[in-house]
Amino acid sequence: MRDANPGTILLKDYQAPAYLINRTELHFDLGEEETTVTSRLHLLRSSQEPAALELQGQELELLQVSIDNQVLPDSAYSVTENGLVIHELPEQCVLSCTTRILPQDNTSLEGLYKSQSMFCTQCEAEGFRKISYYLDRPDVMSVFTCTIEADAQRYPVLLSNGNLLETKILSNGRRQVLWHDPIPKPSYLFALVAGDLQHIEDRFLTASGRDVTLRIYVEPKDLEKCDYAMDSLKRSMRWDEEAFGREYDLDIFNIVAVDDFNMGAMENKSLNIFNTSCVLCHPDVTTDQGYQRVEAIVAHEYFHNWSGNRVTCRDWFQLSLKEGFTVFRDAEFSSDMGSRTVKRVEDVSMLRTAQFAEDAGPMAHPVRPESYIEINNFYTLTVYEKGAEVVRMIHTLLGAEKFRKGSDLYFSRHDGQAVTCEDFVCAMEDASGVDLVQFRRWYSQAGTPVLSVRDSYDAANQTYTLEVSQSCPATPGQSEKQPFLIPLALGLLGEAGNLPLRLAGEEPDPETGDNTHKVLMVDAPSQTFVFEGVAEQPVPSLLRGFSAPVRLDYQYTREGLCQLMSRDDDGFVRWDSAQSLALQVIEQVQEQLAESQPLKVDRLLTDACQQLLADESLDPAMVAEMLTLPSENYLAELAGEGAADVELIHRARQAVQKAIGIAVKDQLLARYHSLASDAAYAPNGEQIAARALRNCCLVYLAAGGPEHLPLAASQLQSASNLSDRLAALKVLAFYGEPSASESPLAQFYSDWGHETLVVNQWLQVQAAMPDLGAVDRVRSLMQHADFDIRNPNKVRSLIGGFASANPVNFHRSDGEGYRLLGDVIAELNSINPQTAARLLAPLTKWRYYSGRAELMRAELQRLAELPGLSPDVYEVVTKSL
Ligand code: B3K
Ligand code: ZN
Repeated sequence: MRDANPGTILLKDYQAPAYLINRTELHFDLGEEETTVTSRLHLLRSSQEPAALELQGQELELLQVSIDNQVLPDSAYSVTENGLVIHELPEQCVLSCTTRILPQDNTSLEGLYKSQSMFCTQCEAEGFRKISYYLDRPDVMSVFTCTIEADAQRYPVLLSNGNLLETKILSNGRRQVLWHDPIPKPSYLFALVAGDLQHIEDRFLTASGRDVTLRIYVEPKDLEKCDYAMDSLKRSMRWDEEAFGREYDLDIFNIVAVDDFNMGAMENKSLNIFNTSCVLCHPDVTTDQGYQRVEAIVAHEYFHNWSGNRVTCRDWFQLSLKEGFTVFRDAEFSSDMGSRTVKRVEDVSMLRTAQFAEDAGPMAHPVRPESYIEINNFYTLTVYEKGAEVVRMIHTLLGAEKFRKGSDLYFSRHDGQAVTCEDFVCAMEDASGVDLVQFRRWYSQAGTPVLSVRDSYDAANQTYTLEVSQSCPATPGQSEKQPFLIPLALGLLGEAGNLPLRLAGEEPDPETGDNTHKVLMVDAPSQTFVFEGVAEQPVPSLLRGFSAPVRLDYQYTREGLCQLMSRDDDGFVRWDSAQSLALQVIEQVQEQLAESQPLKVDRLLTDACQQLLADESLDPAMVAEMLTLPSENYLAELAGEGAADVELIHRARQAVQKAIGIAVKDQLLARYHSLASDAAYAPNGEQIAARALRNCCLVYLAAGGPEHLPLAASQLQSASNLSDRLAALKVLAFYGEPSASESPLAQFYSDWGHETLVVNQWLQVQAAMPDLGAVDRVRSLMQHADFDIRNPNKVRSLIGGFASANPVNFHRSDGEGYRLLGDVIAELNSINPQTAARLLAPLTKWRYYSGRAELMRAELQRLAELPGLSPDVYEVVTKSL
């Protein structure tokens, strides 16, 4: 671990590397007690001045350094806490270092470590320096060869990037293999795996005729759970050829599943390493959302082969160059594989709940940050999800055809290079001729813009006027913002449907095509748009498809929302209107509760739910999305600083849910029964949609009254898949009496305790149960034989699940929820700093919570004062206080 008070790295200090490493030869001698790594780096000076060479290294024991096979005397170099400085170096030479490392003790899960009995690596962002001294920065790209030597029996499978060139049996019961990756790459894409693994194999013929061998390696017990990921991989490979013209470039593509992993997966060149939770699928261990997640993550990591690997980042400030673009690409893929509108709704819902909160909090940063202490803290929703929204806006501004030209140009112009977000935007401009000068502010300005819209209708002149203004709140280090270029997609809804649109001064559209949809360019603090020939007072359908990541401020009437919800052409707006209507109703119930008035839930909402349920022509997945009330976290986010009352939000949301459950009971029951199916489980769109709506009905029924709980109990017994089983378990756990939930939970564990991934879900359900015993339950589950603080999946399920999905207990008025989280972070700080820092997110939002802010702050303060704080935790805690 590094010192407290670690330094800040600034974008403006970027300097090109003084040396290049043309070739990197690595030799690993893997052992149970220790591992030695010998590197041979073929260096070439790239700057004019002869410079000392500073290589990064952490937690390494240096055994020997040599230059061109001459061992260096101690005086020729210095070992520092963060690296190795070679005082003098010829212009060109081979530098060799031998280091000793202890992967078996590496609990940070960065660098080379052990997951169960297997060796594996995670090098992004700066993990390679825990393996060997190196220029561990993404703009140093090198051709790697990797020799691995290990016990032949324990580690029959030895993998690295690229192609296997040689296998040797050594005399001492050990085996040695040699891998060569012909494509230059930065160190963060290096990977190594050694284990007793089995694999499934398939092949893919690329458009130009390359026959690629595809393998997924897992522990033998999981071999049956790989097929879905393999199919997803093949679908991704085909899609990237068709949608982006990108072909795979090697003869082999491997995926390995590991249990202990800090995030979802990693796109190492030709050797993707996956968290088991993001690759294994089986109807008994994977929910429908789980299947969709596996497909999306397999695609995401595969797509990185071009957006990230062939064209990589110059420095880590450019992270969104690969992540934002790749999230955009995987979202397009998922939209093409399933329902585009449902995918959009899911993504926007997450963005508005979590990314908007990040943008409004102490860790707010631009899509391209300008400074960081620990880069691992910047793998954020802003860099990933808002970054993808920025790419999506470029797609909207250019249109599909020019966008494709832009991405083609970007890939061909920069193939083999380490580049910047600016290079991406330039390629888009050059290929399209569209000016993106003002648009660039989306990369440099943090915060979520607010788009305020006011309208007026002039019946005599048949004109409809929109006054649009934008503003953006101050964020840390950025008090003033310049106006953004915001594409505002819209339509106007009249009595008989969407109206034709013509802006004043614009020629009538000669095309007979779609003239009911338009994208306005909002680029000034305030602007006026006048539509002509508007025959009736319309309801505006604003921000269609969520055309920009902004908060929309327009005073819709409930009647207007109902009209949009049932009749607008845009699926996203229909969903968003349902959310807005529910929001208005929940807010009204909050007021009633606060003033101890009798509760009245507006019939407009219950009637709208009834219509949604009755209309069998609608996509059941969309109906489920539209019926789902805004989450408690989203409601807290909307309440704004100092105004979120968790108890009140919880009670109001529950009350509205219950009112719906009672008011539309008959329709809920009818759909619940009619959507039942005894078809064999398949994770296809139709079945997933039906299960989503059926389980949504079950939640409302249970919220309506305990007489429906037996439905959940019998569903739990008879379900043929985890989606239905878990949905029923949650209903029993959340809506049953606390004492009555014990036995289904115990039964579930006795049925599924042998499946790690199911146990994680079981922990998550118990972490989120809103009853008052939650803190004690979570503390006692931490003592459960299946809980392991060194396994990030377990920590995320139990502790992350508690802090993010159980607001009433996390925000307990005695501060015990905060204390629980703080205790775990304090312990995890030295075990796994990256995961510890991630867990902090809910505490950083302390300014929002009325009556709790001081307690939350005090917990952060307690953490700030702990000795030996990792840079990861230090950065988040100090920036939040
Ligand atoms: N690129 C990796 C994330 C690495 C995170 C390092 N802290 C996975 C992904 O986004 O595809
Ligand atoms: Zn990624």
